[in-house]
This record gives sequence, C-alpha cells and structure tokens, in this order.
Amino acid sequence: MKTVDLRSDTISRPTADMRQAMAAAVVGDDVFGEDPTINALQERIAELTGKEAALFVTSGTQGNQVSLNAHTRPGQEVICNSDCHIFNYESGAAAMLSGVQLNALPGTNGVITLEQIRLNLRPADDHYPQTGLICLENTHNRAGGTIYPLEEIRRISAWAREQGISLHLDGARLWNASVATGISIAEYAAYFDSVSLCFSKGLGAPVGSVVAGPRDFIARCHFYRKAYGGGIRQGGILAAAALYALDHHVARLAEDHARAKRLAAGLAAIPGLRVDLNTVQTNILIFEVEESVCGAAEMVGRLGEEGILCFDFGPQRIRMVFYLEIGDEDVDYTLEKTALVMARLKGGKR
Ligand code: TLP
Repeated sequence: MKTVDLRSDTISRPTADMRQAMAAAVVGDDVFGEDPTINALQERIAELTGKEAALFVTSGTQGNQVSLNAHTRPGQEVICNSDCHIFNYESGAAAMLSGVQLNALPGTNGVITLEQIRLNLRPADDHYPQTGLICLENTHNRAGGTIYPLEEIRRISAWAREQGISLHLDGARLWNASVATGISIAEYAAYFDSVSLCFSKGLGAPVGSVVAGPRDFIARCHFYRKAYGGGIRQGGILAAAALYALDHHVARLAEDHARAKRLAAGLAAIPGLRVDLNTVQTNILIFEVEESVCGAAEMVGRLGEEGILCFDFGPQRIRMVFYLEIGDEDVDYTLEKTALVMARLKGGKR
C-alpha cells in the first residue's frame, strides 16, 4: 500500500546528494573547536542572521534550552505563548535545566501581543519572580505554521529593549516564514537577541540546529551545550548536510507551501471537515473534523488504515506537514483517501 507520511517535516530523510556531501566533509574535533565544516557552518549562520556568532547544536530543543539557560538566572520567569514548543514539547526542560518558570500567555494564531506582554511584566518587588526573557515562535507550529507579523515583532522588540529584557526566537521554521514573506532571515533576527534555526525539518538534514547571537551569549550556550551532552566531536558530517540544505533546500520550501494550500482547499470542500484557510500560510496544515462525525484520534486511525499518516493535535484537530519527499501526487492521494474515509464515517460504515 502507498504511504504518505505527513506526521512531521522531521520525517524528511537526507537525499543521495546530501549524503555525498556528508561523506566528503572535512572533519575535526568540534569539542576543541577544530571541525572545519562546523566552523564554516557557524560562520555562515552568523553572517546570514547578522549576529556576532553561532553555535551548532544537536536539536531544536537543545537550541532553545541552551538559549534559555544562557539568558536567565534560576527563579526568573520567561514569557511565552501557551501553544509554543518550549512550553508544550520540551519535556519540562526550562524548569528542569534552567530553573525558570514559564508564564505562558494565550495567543491568536500563536501571536502574543505587546499589550499582553506588558501586562505580564513583573514589578520589581521581592514577592515576584523577575521577568528574565521573552520567547516568540516563528513560524508557529501548533497554530499551523502561521507567520508572526513583522510589525508585532518590531513593537515587542522595541519595548523589550527599553525594559532591558532579552528576546529569543524559536525559529525552527523561520526559513519557511522567510520564503513565504520575502523578509530575510537577517531582518527577522535583527529584532531578537538570539535566534535558533533548525536544519532537520523542512530543510531535510538528518540532525542539527543552530543558535545565533552575541559572542558572550554564544560562549555561555557553548558551556550549556557541553553540560547537556551536546558536544559531538566529528560533527562536520552533520554540518555538511546543513550546508548542503542551505544551498539546495531553502527556495524549494515554496513548493511545500503551495502543496499545503492546495490540500487545504481540497479538504475544505469535503463536508464534515473545517479548514481555516487563512492559517495555512506555510508547510503545516491544521484542520478539524466535526464533532458529529468523529474525534481527531479516530480520524487519524482511519486515515492510517489508508496509508495517510498524520497526528491529532487536539480533540478535533489534525495536523499534516509538508516537506521535500511529498509530491503533487501525494496531495491527490491524500485528498482522495480523506474523502473516502469521510464518506465511510458519515455513511456509518465503520
Ligand atoms: N517540533 C516537532 C515536535 O516536537 C512537535 C514537530 O513534529 O513539529 N521548535 C519548534 C517550533 C518545533 O516545531 C520543534 C519540533 C522544535 C523546536 C524542536 O526540534 P527538535 O525536534 O529538533 O528538538
């Protein structure tokens, strides 16, 4: 049976050409700072983001977590969105590793506003935790790959700088935001003290993320990366995949976005499904199955039986994600099978 795996863009596997680039990589011991390919990648990212320095890390989670620790002191509070990855999917690491508490504010499409953040700034009084950091996510995963409006980022950034509070961007999929809007990575990054970017989602590398920021901040991240077991010796093999992805897999993200939009429009036409087409802005598609039909977990199970793999993201919400192994024919196949599953569910043929 044909399988279309839309569970995540993390599923993407290195291509044959990427594997060749990995095999040819010049390597050294990166814990000693001696891996030429990792060094080249870090320099390239520092330049791309307009930051002083960058650090290759093993994962998006590690990138966020070394950043949190490097920005804060134990007992401080970090303002973020209640749907963000740091709050939901990083195993409680902010509390476990940095000793901070998260003040997770509700958002609309993953966006928290300056007004909300302002209201949540803690007064300088010994009763309160002190606000140490603000984190934003762009694109926003749980909101469905939505793009943070640049104007809101600008307002938050200007205010945070006035207050002396650092701003971190979880930019695991900032590539997607940049390709969709034409706003450069450097422009987005300019509003943040630090940014983490991931190579192993839509860009298709097997492993790796990077954190960029001021030199002293990156030096602190380097310390925490070692402490978290993220020093990876001859990691140039992995950095070569990231460099290859930067050269070959960024512009093509537009194809993933077009496929997500085409599937969204098709699903919206199937009775019993709800799709907010305004939120389908990049490579993630979230839609809902109506309560009268079934729950999301059951729908995901039915789709799985037809070879369409995806995740439920709430009682009625289902997520599908696009990446370089998903082609136009997979969009057609997914539409056909989803329509079939819905017809069976509505016809009571279970
Ligand atoms: N997201 C994964 C899951 O963990 C949910 C996915 O399938 O989308 N930031 C954002 C915005 C992410 O979406 C993810 C991964 C990460 C950070 C963490 O990256 P990894 O998995 O490399 O630690």
